[in-house]
Amino acid sequence: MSRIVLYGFDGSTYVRTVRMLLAEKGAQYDQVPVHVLKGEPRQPEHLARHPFGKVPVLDHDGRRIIETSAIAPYLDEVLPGPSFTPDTAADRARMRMAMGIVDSYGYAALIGVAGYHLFPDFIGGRNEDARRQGIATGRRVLEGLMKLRGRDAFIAGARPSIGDFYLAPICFYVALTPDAAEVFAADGFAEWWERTQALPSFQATAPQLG
Ligand SMILES: N[C@@H](CCC(=O)N[C@@H](CS)C(=O)NCC(=O)O)C(=O)O
Repeated sequence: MSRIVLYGFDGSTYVRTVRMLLAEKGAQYDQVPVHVLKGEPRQPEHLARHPFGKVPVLDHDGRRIIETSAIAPYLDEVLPGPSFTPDTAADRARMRMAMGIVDSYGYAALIGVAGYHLFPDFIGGRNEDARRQGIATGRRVLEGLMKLRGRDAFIAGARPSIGDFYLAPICFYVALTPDAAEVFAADGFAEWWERTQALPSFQATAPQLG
């Protein structure tokens, strides 16, 4: 198995998505901790890896892959161990909807709420209107994702998938804020959250705070 190098620090939610997958696979990898809150992704050294200055970036087998929506499915396919992509087309669609919803609507809203309380400099300062908007949109995102989940244990079926690994690291930060109860009031969320926090891959990838 060729060497895996993951660029990005543990505090990044998207990096944690990939780390959860790597943990589930039991894969060995090296990590270069490009630190978002220190502005390191915007330095020339990292811009050479990712032209839009984001983490994670993956190097594997002589190829470089950027964007979590490419990295996570790639690793899921090439690494041995259980698959975190559902077996049926319908469930794969649920997983991909979850990834798309988090990317397009969830990340900005939920990190906006978390950032207001925990890392205001990263989100460009505290803006009360943006916080309220983030709470409303974030709640709508969770409602949509829990509707997708239906009566299943995880978002795309009975087993965890990459869709769950997208959402959980973001919820980790929201949970640390006084807005958590309001954002998390979506039907079915509490049950999913309890189950997801219990995953060994979630526990093994908790960022060091402070
Ligand atoms: N579309 C990217 C988004 C990744 C992303 O937003 N990463 C954040 C950290 S969680 C980042 O690198 N932020 C740096 C910045 O915006 O300066 C992906 O899916 O990988």
